[in-house]
Amino acid sequence: MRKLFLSAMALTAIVCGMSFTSCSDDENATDPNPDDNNPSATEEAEDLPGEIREDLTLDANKQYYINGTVHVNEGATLTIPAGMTIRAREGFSSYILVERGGRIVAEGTADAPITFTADDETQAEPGYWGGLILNGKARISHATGENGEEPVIEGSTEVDTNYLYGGEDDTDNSGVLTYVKLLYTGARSSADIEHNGLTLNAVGSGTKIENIYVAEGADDAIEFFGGSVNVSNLLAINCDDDMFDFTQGYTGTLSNCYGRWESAFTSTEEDPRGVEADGNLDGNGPDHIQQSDFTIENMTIETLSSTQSMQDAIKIRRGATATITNALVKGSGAIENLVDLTDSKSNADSATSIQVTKEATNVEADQNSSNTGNGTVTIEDGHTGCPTNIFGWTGYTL
Ligand SMILES: [Ca+2]
Ligand SMILES: [Ca+2]
Ligand SMILES: [Ca+2]
Ligand SMILES: [Ca+2]
Repeated sequence: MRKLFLSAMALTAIVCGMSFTSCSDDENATDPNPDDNNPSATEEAEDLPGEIREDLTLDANKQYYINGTVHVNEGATLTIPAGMTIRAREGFSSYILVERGGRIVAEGTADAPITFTADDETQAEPGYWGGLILNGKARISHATGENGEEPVIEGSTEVDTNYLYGGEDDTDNSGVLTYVKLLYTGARSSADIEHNGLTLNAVGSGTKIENIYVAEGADDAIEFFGGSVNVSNLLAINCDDDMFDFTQGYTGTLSNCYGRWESAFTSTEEDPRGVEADGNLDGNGPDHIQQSDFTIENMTIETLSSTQSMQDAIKIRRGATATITNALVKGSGAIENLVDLTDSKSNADSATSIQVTKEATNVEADQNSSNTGNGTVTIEDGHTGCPTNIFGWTGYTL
């Protein structure tokens, strides 16, 4: 694409050399983003405000940029029209954080999805910009409180600990996301402070999240930190760490989820997985209440990578209880463990139940441990995983 760009420059120089008066530097200066391959770059360009304090509905005739952090404040709703593409400048601080009590309404349609992507997709790689974070008021795992003190029922946002999430309202409503694409997300500050594609912090079940596509992102495609929101119809392609990551007391249902690593996929992470689920944050609260207890229905995990080994297709640990039905693990890529319910900090809860079909052809071990006290794993034929006909709107061919 750089070549194409230079060719266009050369052509401009030639045309301008012929003394067309319209070829002035001034005219170039009016182009808001001259190196952008956005076909609608002639639209009026505008940065999203850093603090959205009142309801804001974006103008479908404008091109918006995420240029630094965008906070949707408590009491405010950010509404994004169907069909809009929002472009993010490069960097860790380029992201949208919907604060507790704030809302985002991004209601795309199959024909007019909403896209969040890099400002220059020709230069973009995983981790180009932050991603989308929703902070809600639902419950998270926490200590019961010592010496008669009130327990701390809130958590701190990983990428900015000034912003808290969590509460006692499991039906909290952070808005609507449907037919939404998140591309090139996952910028990193350190190995422990990373954006994901979609980060759901204590998001409540009043929030509607379905038809989501996360591709070429760093860290996880989706990560749940507690909360009770249900998510359905999720496609995750080539995300650097885990496809579906759960921690800190998540209690909802993820249904119809498909994760794939393509043949050239490689990871920079130590432990890339299909599912990675902890009961409490980082395994440091084995005695906490409200540990993760969640459901996954109709899930496919597929690796076609010729170089990257997947540590576990399904890892449940650190006090988490998972109920997983109709799961399918497939593909030619290497997988160390199909299912692993063990961990040095603590194992999965014994109520964990997993029903999975193994079609993957390069699995080292079906289970990491012969210990059957951590849950019930049934590896059997017949599970079909995620339907593949629900992602046509993404443009990605499964
Ligand atoms: Ca993460
Ligand atoms: Ca992870
Ligand atoms: Ca994790
Ligand atoms: Ca991981």
